[in-house]
Amino acid sequence: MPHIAMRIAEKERYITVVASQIHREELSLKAYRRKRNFRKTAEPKGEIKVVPTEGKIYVIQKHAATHLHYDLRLEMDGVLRSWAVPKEPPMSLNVKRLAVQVEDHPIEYANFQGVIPEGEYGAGTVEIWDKGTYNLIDRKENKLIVEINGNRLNGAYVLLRFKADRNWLFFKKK
Ligand SMILES: [Mn+2]
Repeated sequence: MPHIAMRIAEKERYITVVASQIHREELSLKAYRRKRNFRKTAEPKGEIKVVPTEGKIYVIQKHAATHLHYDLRLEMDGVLRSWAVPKEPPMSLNVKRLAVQVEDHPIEYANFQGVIPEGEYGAGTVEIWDKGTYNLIDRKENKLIVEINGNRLNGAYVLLRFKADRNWLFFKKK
């Protein structure tokens, strides 16, 4: 490879690496903390790293913010990996929902219900819509298969990521 082409390829690789680091940072617990003023909101700051439980935490919080949505959270790697689902989560087969990955939330957030004050990030009412545990069946970079044991959601579910994006599809597995 000519020297100049190699440098361009290196630079592009560097840009890709930096971009993916920025992406990870935007989805991290750090981003969660940065967005919130804990003197004003009752949401947890996140001190607990891992909760010893049978199975992993699964929770969906109905969040009446500017736009009503449902926050799906799964305990993974010591945090609650989180997705905002703009419509009611799928309770039956053949319903596919968009799930937009948002920043990781602390483990304690699974118990949070209440009102985030006006003017604060995510202002509005949060209520637990469904809660239980889940078992990881398969985990790949762009695909998660989980067995959800909740009250409203039950059974095997798939989260499928659109290529290199925050957007996932969330649906019940046949
Ligand atoms: Mn939310």
